[in-house]
Amino acid sequence: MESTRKPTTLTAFEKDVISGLNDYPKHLSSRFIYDQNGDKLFQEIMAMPEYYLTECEYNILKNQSDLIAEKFNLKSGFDLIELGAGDGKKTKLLLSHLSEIDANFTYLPVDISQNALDELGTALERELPKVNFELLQGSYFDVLNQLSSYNKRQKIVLVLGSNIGNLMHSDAIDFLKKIQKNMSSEDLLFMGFDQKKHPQIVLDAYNDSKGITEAFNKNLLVRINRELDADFNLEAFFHWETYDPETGTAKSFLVSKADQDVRIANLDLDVHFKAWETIHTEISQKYDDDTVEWLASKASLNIDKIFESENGFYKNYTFKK
Ligand code: AVI
Repeated sequence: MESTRKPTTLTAFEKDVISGLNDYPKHLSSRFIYDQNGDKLFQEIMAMPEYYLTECEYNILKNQSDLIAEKFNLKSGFDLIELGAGDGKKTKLLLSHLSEIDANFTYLPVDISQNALDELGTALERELPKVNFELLQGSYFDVLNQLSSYNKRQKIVLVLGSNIGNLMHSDAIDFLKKIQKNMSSEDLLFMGFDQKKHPQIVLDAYNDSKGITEAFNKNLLVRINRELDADFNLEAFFHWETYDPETGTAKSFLVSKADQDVRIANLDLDVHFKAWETIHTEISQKYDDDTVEWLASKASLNIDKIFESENGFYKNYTFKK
């Protein structure tokens, strides 16, 4: 049944729930997994041995910081702008190297969460007192637009964690285009892309035996229950992961174990699930150099350099306009 509430009063989350659960096949957007509990579960995922991405990128930043920094205007100065800074654990490796070689730079972490930024600021003051930084709260592109309009130093834009992999190719191209629009010819984009690899390794990373990824995925239902007064029975759904080695797309689903009805009171919405019906919740795209080059070219960017983890599982690329 369609909601009777006026569309103008709906939040982005409510709109996504209404459109996604009324669609066939059903879907919900993974960006709504990240409330306080979702953030905590993602931290746990990053610490799991199966979730190789974090360690691979950590090692690239730890072992190749000097090579990465070669392209930065170390003497005349640059701004290091990180989109989605989180706890900055990996970035601190690069910051520490830049601080050691006395690079002239300011670190500008951008995040939607003021809380996350404040924690990062406290850690930076304690651990890297020589690093100049300014915390920028807001949406990535608002902040980036503002920065490029008044700041004329070289900009290094950092996007870590293969976050781009949670976007379909068309959205990933739009994301790159918005960054490209704010870059000058001397600026650099430094971005992580998880690579295609043995399908079992990908499946294990997104379907751990302890059920942390399952809890992360189900956090969507937890949020709908709590924030929209719904009655999803969490036990009546299970997490399912697929990986298509041809396209490199890993997909997360929640699968209904039985024929069931769910009431979402705040939206005046009743949703029926047939047994084995799915809600598609996330894609985690895996790449190769050709695909990255194709995405970049669609956004008028060129690959400048590639930094690869020792096992080849993960790569960071620098791009120029
Ligand atoms: C944030 N993002 C890059 C993670 C990924 O690998 O797609 C989110 C995630 N989903 C399940 N595990 C981790």
